[in-house]
Amino acid sequence: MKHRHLLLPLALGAGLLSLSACKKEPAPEAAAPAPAAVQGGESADAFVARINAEYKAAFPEITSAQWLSSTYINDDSQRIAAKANERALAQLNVWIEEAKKFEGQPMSEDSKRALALLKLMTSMPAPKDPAKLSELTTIAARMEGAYGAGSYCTGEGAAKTCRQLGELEDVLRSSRDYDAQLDAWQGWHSTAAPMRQDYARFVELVNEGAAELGYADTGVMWRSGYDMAPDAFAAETDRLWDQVRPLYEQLHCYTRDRLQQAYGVEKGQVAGGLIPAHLTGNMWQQDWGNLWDMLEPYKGAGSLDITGALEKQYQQDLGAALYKRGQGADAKARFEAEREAQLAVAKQMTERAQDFYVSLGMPKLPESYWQKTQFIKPLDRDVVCHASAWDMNMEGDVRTKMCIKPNEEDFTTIYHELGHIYYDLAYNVQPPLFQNGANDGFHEAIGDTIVLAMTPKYLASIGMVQGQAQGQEALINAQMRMALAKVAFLPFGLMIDRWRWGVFDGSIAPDRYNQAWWELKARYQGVAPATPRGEAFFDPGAKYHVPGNTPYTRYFLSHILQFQFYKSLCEAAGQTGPLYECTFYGNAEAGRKFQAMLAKGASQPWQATLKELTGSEQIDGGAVLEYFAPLQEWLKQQNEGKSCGWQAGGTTAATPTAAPETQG
Ligand code: X8Z
Ligand code: ZN
Repeated sequence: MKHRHLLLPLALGAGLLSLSACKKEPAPEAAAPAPAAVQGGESADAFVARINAEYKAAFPEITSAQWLSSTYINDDSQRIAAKANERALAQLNVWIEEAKKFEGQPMSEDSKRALALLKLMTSMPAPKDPAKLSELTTIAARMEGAYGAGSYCTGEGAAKTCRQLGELEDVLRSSRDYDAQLDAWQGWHSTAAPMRQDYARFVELVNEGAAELGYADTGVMWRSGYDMAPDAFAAETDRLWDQVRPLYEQLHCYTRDRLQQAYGVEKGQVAGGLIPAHLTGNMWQQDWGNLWDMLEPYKGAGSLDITGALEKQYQQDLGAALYKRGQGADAKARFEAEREAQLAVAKQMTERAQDFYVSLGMPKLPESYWQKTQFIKPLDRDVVCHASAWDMNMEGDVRTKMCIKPNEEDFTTIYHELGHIYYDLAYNVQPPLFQNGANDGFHEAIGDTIVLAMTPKYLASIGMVQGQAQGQEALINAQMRMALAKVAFLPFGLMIDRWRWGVFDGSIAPDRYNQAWWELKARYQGVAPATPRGEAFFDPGAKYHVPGNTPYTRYFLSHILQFQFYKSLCEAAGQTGPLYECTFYGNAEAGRKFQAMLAKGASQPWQATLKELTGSEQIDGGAVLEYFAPLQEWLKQQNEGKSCGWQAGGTTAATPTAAPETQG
């Protein structure tokens, strides 16, 4: 989503910065305006109003610099983005310093919250020392640029070929050749090795910035953005993971078994029962949906071939584009027709996603969205393809940046990105400092809540899949499809920041970066590289959010929260059947509830916002388990008599009980 954060401290709009913190104090007796405590002529409330205005005024220039550096990667755009970011972070430090004068002074509750949020506005706390600040933003721009431009080359001279992330992901998505996948996986990871020095220095610099703000380290600062004590927040994530871990372990067991059937007992696992990292159909093992061919429970029971439908749409678009060019189109005309069709199908996919939001009563995207969005990968320059959503000016210039391909994963990612955009548009009514998610997990969960409502019935109603078979087998197939995206993700969503929290607090020193990374991958996800990955590599850098410095626990939270949101919206829509059957497509009441939550932004603690939507103040994995109950039952039966669980590096078993054991 908003990634602008990159550098942007402030930027980003929404969510970006997203560390929303601060607890709202108990409401004062009366909502009478607080007496103005005047500091040098300015009251606290006037101060907050001023920084809101200055923030908003400075915002478009920062987002423009960031947009250019992400959609036009070169030294110049990086320099400009780094400079813009440098100014923004320096300004932020000035505001935070000024805000200290108002501590303990009377001010409105909103101003108190705004000042607390101000301190947490960036995920890249910057040292005040101008040289260090400049060094920090330069490194940040360089790392993100390096990620976007990453390329894996083989061969020499005329035989030299280079592939970027998108092409390497295509291999993992589609090839079932063990060695081809290993090559693609290793190739991409080799591009990250040179980032290691930059990252280690980056950590030192942001830690200095965090210390100047009064935090023990950057990880503590990140964990302070949840309207609760940072330690309590960390404990919450443990609690949530414990709730859903048994479901993940069943899915892991089933998947490993199928991989061993496909690749052989030896190659289908890494010693200790771990899943080989290059065989999950995904570069980071975070979404296993591409393994559908191997993992589909009942062949053909309810066909959910979304990728097939999108490819068909592309072929149609291509046919139309070729037809326009007439008989005897040469190679160049054919190439242009292909580009035209790629753009056409990408826009059709986006219109499809927009239609869901509009069906809930939300507005159509503004015309400028369609003009300024990056839908497909440009041919003439490097860009950051990692999907993101941008609020450029807090007043309607919204855009997404993707390199859309006609496949299921990208289709659902568009729904995800539009969730950010509709959040941005909804909270544009708030003062700038409240233009953010209730917490960053909320921002990530909006579009995904819609994805949960993309039931087979919905997909059939929009002509994406054929009329749906009913019955137990179709249900299990539909649940498996969702689980490969949502359940497989859970431990991944947790481990990235387990690693960064350790890096920031110093318990993971640079000479153990890679070792600690793979220990955590093994412990939480039960995956391992097929070949040794020593400290010459920097595998964390191969995942966008590390060089992009986007906190990741938000996605773990989102993958729990979205089921709670979904359940509440289903109830609002009057659905009484099992949770997994519900869609609220076209339901105005669900839309009204959703929109009301979005419009609150970060204006109150997230617990209050959650309560308004769901009736509860707690994030809770119960809805995940309720949703997947049929699949979990089915998986247990499938895994009966098998030895499930894994050993993570000898001593650190995935769970106390996860040493290979027999379940069932
Ligand atoms: O980064 C994203 C979005 C943008 S906020 C495309 N996601 C995470 C990822 O790709 O790693 C969405 C799910 C997890
Ligand atoms: Zn997102």
